[in-house]
Amino acid sequence: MSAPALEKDPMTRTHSFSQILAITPLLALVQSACKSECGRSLDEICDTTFDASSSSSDPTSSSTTDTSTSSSTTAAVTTDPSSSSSDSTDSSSDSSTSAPLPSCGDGILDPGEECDHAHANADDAPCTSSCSLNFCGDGLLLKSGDSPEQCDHADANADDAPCTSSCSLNFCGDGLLLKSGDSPEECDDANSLPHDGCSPSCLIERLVFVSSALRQGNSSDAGLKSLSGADALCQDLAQAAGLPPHLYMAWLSTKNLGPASRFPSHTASARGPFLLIDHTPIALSWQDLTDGQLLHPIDLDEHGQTITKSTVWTNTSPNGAPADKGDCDAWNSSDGDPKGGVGSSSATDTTWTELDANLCANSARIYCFQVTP
Ligand SMILES: [Ca+2]
Ligand SMILES: [Ca+2]
Ligand SMILES: [Ca+2]
Ligand SMILES: [Ca+2]
Repeated sequence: MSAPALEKDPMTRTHSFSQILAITPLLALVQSACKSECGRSLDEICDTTFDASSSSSDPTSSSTTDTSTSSSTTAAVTTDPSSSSSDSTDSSSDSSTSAPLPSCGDGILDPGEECDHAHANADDAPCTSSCSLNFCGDGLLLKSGDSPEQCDHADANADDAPCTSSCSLNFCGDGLLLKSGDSPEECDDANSLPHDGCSPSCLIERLVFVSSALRQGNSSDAGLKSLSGADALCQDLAQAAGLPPHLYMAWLSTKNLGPASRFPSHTASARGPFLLIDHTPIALSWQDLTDGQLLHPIDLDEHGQTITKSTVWTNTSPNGAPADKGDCDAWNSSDGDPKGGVGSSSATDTTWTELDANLCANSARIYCFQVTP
């Protein structure tokens, strides 16, 4: 009778030797001998042996333990860099605490800064919020400091603009002619005096007089000869009387051409006053002049002599256009039949310029106007 072969399956190792002995009498003797020799049954010896064998030879459990140990070791190492990284953070925060980065607003003049007034930095202060010096022309209105600005329009600053090149508001009387904005100046003579050609509100004062000389409205030697002849007479009289050296023209119309279109446009749209030689205003503006009512008759000649109830060649309506009263063949008639329109040097209503018509062979005066600033 032969012993059954032991299965190699590790699971069978859990079977007791008693079970084996039950079918193997020979091994019972070994069991007995072993018990007597070493005090342990063969089962106990085998269990111990198998346990040791199992613990040393089971690759699965061993490997699992090793791996988990190794893995936990790795995890520990992996954790190190993060702790090292947090160390590095600590060290960087340490360095920022000890040496702050330069910045605009820290009150310290750093490279690239023109100034740094800490909390006083502001775009309306001497040191701007970007640590540059507030200067005239940067478009930032400086409100404080030794030289505050009245304005700052950046590139639009100019001596003929509302904000001058020195960041002061252009005002009437500063001698700087304001050409733009809501109220441009016609003149600026750096004073606030009237009757010097530039009014206290910086409007041009234009002189007006009635001619001391009488002329026929025709081509005779004592005639006007033409519109340009009348203009030349005004110029000669003004110059001879020593009036300011401007251009003077006659308030006189042909059939198609009157002062409103003959005069320079700045005069034909004047915002300033028209004054007699003694500075008495006859109108405060072109609009006032042409509304059919004067403030005062044009009754002073170029010398300041009063000329009352005298007829004046005009052929001009109150609005400055031709009046259709006759123009003596363009004030160059060669005979006495045509007529020419006249006004009265004593009138303030529309008859100052549009009263009647006279024969061209008659003599009359002309109104003369300063037409240049
Ligand atoms: Ca700074
Ligand atoms: Ca400024
Ligand atoms: Ca001015
Ligand atoms: Ca003045």
